[in-house]
Amino acid sequence: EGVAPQNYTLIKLQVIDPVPEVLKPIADSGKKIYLVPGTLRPETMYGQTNCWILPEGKYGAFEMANGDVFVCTERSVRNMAYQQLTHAKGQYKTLATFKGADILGAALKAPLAVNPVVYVLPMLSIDENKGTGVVTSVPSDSPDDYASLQDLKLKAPLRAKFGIKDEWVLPFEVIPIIDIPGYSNTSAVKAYTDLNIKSQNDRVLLDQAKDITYTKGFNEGIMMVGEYAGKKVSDVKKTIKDELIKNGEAVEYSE
Ligand code: A2H
Repeated sequence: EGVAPQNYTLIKLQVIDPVPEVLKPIADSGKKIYLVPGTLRPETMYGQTNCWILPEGKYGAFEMANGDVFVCTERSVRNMAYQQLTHAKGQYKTLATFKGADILGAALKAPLAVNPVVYVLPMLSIDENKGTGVVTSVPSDSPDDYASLQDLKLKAPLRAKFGIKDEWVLPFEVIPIIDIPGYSNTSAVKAYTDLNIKSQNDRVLLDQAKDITYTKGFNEGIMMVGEYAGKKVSDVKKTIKDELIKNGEAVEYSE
């Protein structure tokens, strides 16, 4: 972890039926449960195709000050407790603890997403000590997301290993949401292809692809969908984030 704080937007992806076994008692008590991925690119949420967790990772369901239940790592809720997100400073209420594998295949309703339902899938490169340990997947604009989704789509044994049903993965296509003129309208796919990336484990190449697409996306990207279609990413990024927060669909978090 560096010295400068990292400011994330936590997007609230609501758990909908059928609720995973480990979360049923909480859902039955009438509480709303959300997976809360941390993102640096809230303007890409239109293109969500799934949500990533680390199968071996330890997660919990924690009650927030307003009664919402957040699914994330304990490390991140401890930080949230010092950011006015829990009922009392430094304190948080744990409603359940479980492994990532226990919520694979959960169905989610994701803010702004073109897809009405997305599913929880495994990503092996998730860092449990960064953000919330949950990552939302936008394969059009994130090379890591595209690589991990391709791995699941192309490798049936990988799906089988984690008990992933075909219908949680195969119908989900990359959605063009941001055009980078002269480059691509699905920049992560272009960088992945140009650099000849083969899997989610190609760390060095994926970091190169991430740098290229992140910089270009912000500086040259034009929104293709949603309320701000035709506008520059750099002009609307903050507006989109602020609206998500105002609508109760996201919160700010830093570490
Ligand atoms: B970003 P930084 Cl479209 N482990 O969100 C691994 N990756 C994580 C993570 C964790 N614990 N927590 C967050 N992330 C990802 C969207 C996105 C992101 C796009 C393009 C680029 C991009 C959709 N995924 O990030 O290490 C999240 O993915 C490229 C930098 O704190 C988050 O933003 O700099 C980003 O990494 C945070 O990265």
